[in-house]
Parts: sequence; C-alpha cells; structure tokens
Amino acid sequence: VYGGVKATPGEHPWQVSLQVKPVGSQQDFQHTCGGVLIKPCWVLTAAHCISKHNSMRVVLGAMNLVKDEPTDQTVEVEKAIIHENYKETSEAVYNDIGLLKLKAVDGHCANETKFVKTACLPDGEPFPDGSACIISGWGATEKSDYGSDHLQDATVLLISQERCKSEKVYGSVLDDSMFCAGYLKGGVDSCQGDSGGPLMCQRDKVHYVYGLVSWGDSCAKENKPGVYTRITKFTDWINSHAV
Ligand code: 4AZ
Repeated sequence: VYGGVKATPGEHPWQVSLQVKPVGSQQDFQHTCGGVLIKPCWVLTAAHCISKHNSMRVVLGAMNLVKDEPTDQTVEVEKAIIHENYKETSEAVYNDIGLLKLKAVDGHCANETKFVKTACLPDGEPFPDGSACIISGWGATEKSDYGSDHLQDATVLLISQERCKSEKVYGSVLDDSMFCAGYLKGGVDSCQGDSGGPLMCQRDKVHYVYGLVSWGDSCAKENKPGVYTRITKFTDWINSHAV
C-alpha cells in the first residue's frame, strides 16, 4: 500500500496473508497475496494469486508477518476454485476472483477471535462514486518494493466507471467485472503484494468486501488508480461455490 499507515490490531480481522511454498524447495512459505475471510472455511482472493503448482497456506489474525504473533492462525488450503471466466491479457485482468477452501482440523478452519472475523458480502445496494473505502495489505510501499512487514491501510475513493474508462485513465479495457478506486492525482494506492486483499466499504456500521485488489498500471501514479474486482458482480458465484 502506497500512502498508507500501519494498521491497528483487530482493525482488519478478515484480512489474510496467502502464502506459497515453491514445490520441492526447502524454503519457507512466502507471502504472495492478500485475501479475505468470508466464512470460517472460505477465503476470497484474486484468481491471479492462485498457484496451480505450489502448496498454499493462509495466515489469519496477523499484523507483522516476520514475527510469530499469538493472534496468528495458520491454516492449509484444501482446494482452490478459479472463476471460469478469469482471463489475463497484456491490457487487463478480467473476472479476477477465486475461492480458497481451508482445511479443517478437528472440525474447525478459522476460529473467530477479536483478530479473526469474517467479512460480509455486499447486499444489493451499490456504494456511490466518491465513497471512501479502505484497502489493506502487506504489499509494496513508497519505502519498499518488497512490501511491508507490518499490515498497512489507506483510504481510497470509488471512481466512476465513466471516468476510469476515459482515454487518459484506462480506456475501454475496463469492463464491468472491475472498478477503479484511489485518487487521479496519485500518491495513495494498492500495489504488488496487496493483490487479492480487501477493499472494504462501510454502511450502518457494517463492513462489506466491495472489491479485491486486482491490477493497475504501476502504483500510485497520476491517472492510473488501482483496479479492483467488483464483488457485487460475483455474489451469486460466491454463494454457489463457497458451500
Ligand atoms: C500487482 O502487480 C499490482 N496499483 C497490484 C495492484 C496494483 C498494481 C499492480 C494497483 O500485483
């Protein structure tokens, strides 16, 4: 996250770190993406984060990824589901959504605590353009291309499809599986390593996963806001697969 601040413990209890271990390697698991806990055994993430060949795990309740914290819950991924219309081109990433089913131990995947909670899927009501929403992640920052040990967050504003499809922004490669959020002047944005993580919007004290960090032309640049998977387009898909 560019232009963000350190998150506070328990502020983003649905945020997960998706970690991958290269096959046959003796290396430890490495953070690759974010994700969002939506049910005790289900995590939503970007399809482009899902590895076909490597074993994956999820860490819940974490703040500092390089420290073992008492709030951490580490859970194996039992299976991954990639959206059937997921497509990546040189221009854009379409339908960038997937689900991870966590492996239960003694009948439990995530244990709900102050630091681990599920996020709500959006109801029918869209959030208006200009709404202030929150992104979070361990991705690259203005201080480090390698990302941040400590979870960061920032407020971003929802940008209308019309503005984001203008030629000076992303043009017609943007489709309705995506939306833009951030600031056209730049400075505050999601970045590499934040992918798959949440963009949360709040209404009446309820936090909804409204977007997933998906792509963008670099990070925090003028006229190149972050592009997010539009969760309202996928609620039926999520509800039919995460069962
Ligand atoms: C990436 O490479 C990436 N500024 C993620 C988010 C954004 C750009 C790139 C949005 O994973």
